[in-house]
Amino acid sequence: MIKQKPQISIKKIFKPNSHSENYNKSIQLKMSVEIIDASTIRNFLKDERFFTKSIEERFSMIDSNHDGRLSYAEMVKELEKLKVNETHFGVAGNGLTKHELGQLYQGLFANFDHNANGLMDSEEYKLEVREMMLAIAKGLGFLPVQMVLEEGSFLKVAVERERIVKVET
Ligand SMILES: [Ca+2]
Ligand SMILES: [Ca+2]
Repeated sequence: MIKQKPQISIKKIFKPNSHSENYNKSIQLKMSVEIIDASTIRNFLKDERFFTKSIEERFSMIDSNHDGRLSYAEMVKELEKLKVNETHFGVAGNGLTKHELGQLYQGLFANFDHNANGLMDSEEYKLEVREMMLAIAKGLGFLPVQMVLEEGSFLKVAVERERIVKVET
């Protein structure tokens, strides 16, 4: 079931020296360095029950006023955590002004708010996360990479899931 990972040295995509500010921030946010590849992400998405459960847990965490929908304000924090500016679009976060980043987030939010009611329901959220994760997986290709992941982020959850699966098989 589990694909054998190639025993190759890790490609460094994260360089602490060139992102020292982000790096320090990362430490405070309970980050950890993990090795991840595309199959880690794809297997996570394929595990429908597990993926749905992760989505629901995260959704209720972001939904701070507990109305069952995510407003733009609630989503902005999440988008910041996903680091869409870095991983989804391949541009350095500090290359964007705050205004540009705001436009990026608004565009993303509008993109996934399929019925354009200004709110994101759990199905819309699920589609968004799936699409982003697939984009990240596509960007990773076949080589495992070292990434700094935030505790509780979907990428981290995907890594943890793989660990559990490995222990069980
Ligand atoms: Ca809400
Ligand atoms: Ca909506």
